[in-house]
Amino acid sequence: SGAQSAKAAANFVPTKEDYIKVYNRIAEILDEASDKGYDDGSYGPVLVRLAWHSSGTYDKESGTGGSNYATMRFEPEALHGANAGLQVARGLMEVVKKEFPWISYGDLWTLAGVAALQEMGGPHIPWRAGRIDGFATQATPDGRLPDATQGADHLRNIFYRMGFNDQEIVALSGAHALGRCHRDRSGFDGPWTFSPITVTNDYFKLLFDESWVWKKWDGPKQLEDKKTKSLMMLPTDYVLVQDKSFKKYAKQYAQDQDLWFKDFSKAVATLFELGVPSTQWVASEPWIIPTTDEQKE
Ligand code: ZEM
Repeated sequence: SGAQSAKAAANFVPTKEDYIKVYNRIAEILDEASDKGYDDGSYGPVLVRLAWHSSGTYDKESGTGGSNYATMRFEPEALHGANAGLQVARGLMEVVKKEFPWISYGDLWTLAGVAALQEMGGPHIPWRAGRIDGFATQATPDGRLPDATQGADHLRNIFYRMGFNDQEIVALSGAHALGRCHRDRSGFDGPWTFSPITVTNDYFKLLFDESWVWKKWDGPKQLEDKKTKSLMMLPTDYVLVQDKSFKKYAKQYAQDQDLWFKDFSKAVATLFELGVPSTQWVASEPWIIPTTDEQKE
């Protein structure tokens, strides 16, 4: 009965192997996008964005926000402008939650971000379980996530509030190698790279190697590459080659994908743990979860 399975779920103590089962289920779902004709053939990018938006609300001064309580399940946080479109990702994860009811939403969403990044060819992202489901009263106020129309000061205000430094801001921004902007979500349009479902340092290379010009259109201010006019950069992306301190790191990452992988992995692992009290972790150190390919070896 339902009561029995709820009891079974409550008494069940999952191990790392159980979380790997969830990881593998998410990995299967990533590819279902191609049958559905969704975007570029993977749900990976939108799942990375869900994990990031559920974590990036953290405020180090008050200790509020972050991935712990998965408060994006609740209104008004679900309806914050920055979260437009993420109902797609939450809906996909609802299917997984039904199959693995013992996992918390915060663990599920961040594990989905890890699975997406690793399965799309990115570095391993150390991850561990321990987030708990919270309540609507723990939802964060609007305005904690970055606004793409703004400049370097804004980026610093937002990311310093989470506890990150300039190098980490640049490393994290490289996630825009993935996915695209959607007119009906953010108002912006188009992908950043030619390979939006593979993790590469192309975002940094393109920032330096292409000529970026303001797009002439009726949408929000964004840049397009002069040559093909098929790629885009947000004002906040372009800041990474305009601001002297940001530019130094962006150049390094454009020249050295291994360096970016290493720094990106570390920064993303930190991002996904924001707001979780250390007493909640089920393991003293994060785990390295093997990719589905590595599990076959
Ligand atoms: Zn994003 N991001 N982001 N980002 N982001 C979008 C899409 C994606 C900013 C931003 O305003 C936008 C980080 C940082 C920042 C991803 C991951 C990460 C979109 C387009 C916008 C407007 C949304 C749409 O229309 O669908 C800004 C201003 C940022 C400040 C630096 C960080 C950090 C990320 C992860 C670590 C990803 C993967 C996408 C693509 C989503 C998709 O559906 O394809």
